[in-house]
Amino acid sequence: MEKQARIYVAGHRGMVGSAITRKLHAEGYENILTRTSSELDLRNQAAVANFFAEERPDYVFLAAAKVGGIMANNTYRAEFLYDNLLIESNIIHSAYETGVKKLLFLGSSCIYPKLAPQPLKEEYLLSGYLESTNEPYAIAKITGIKLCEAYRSQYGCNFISAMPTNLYGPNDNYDLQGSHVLPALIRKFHEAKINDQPTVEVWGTGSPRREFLHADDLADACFHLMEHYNDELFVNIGTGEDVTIRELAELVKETVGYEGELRWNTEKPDGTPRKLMDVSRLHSMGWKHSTELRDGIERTYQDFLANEVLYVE
Ligand code: GFB
Repeated sequence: MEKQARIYVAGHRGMVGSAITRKLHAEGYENILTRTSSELDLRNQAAVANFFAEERPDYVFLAAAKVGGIMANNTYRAEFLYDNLLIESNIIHSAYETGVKKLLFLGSSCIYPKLAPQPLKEEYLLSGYLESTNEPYAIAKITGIKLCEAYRSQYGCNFISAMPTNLYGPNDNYDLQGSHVLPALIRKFHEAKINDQPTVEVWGTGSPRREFLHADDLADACFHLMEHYNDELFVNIGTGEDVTIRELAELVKETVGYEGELRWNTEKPDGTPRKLMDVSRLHSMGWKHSTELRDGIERTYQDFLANEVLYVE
């Protein structure tokens, strides 16, 4: 990307979009276009078309999405499908119409079948049934991949897709009903420590395995792909290492310095038993993550402490 290029980061206030924006600033890009959701409703086709026609971005990072943890996905099933379909369709189509040079679409590891072999290779897409709690979100994200492939095949657009594993970092969602597991555990252990609570409730059985990538590493990988990758096949982004939810909970507990007990609530869903990314394609392109989980959790806890007022209303 040329240093003067006009780069639109869709979703710049979210955890992923804000990490991408920080990365672009650090690389010396100044022409970064952003809009808050109140300035531009990405579900509104005409508004998105007008924005692209007026602003004429050269490059697009499509990091805007309705996202959330296992309960949010399962509760707001209609919104996860409808909002995400509209956001990605509107942006991808407008990018085509206004001649965007390159677009990166971000999906999620939940696009893979629930019982796919591990680690998850890119070619396992659509080889089996999806996990039910996040099927609407997964269907929307699969559609995004297919839109990029179709606009490439029919119109020759250089639209690429990347599938990140579970993410964490600054500007995450700390709402205990809607969030993902890592921010939820940071908040729960922190509040239990401050309030001297003897136990902390953790959801499920603790046996599912998850892989976690720091958002700054994801932003770095997205930048790498934008600079070097131009093919149709989407690319997994992860660390290639996973832990059980029980191990994660112990790690967060230790980082926060909480000394009470864990109480497992098996009424809550476990979700997919395991979703470990095969990252050999990404590694073969010369990219590897740099933040290990223990350090990343420590950094994220410090960020939580510094921004608690913002994160917890
Ligand atoms: O992060 P999480 O909500 O999403 O949950 P998924 C991961 C695991 O942590 C599940 C357990 O087995 C949860 O039951 N868990 C334990 C908790 N305690 C908690 C807690 O306090 N809060 C939460 N949220 N979980 C999402 C998908 O799946 O991952 C999305 O629903 C997306 O579509 C995203 O793909 C990356 O990893 O299960």
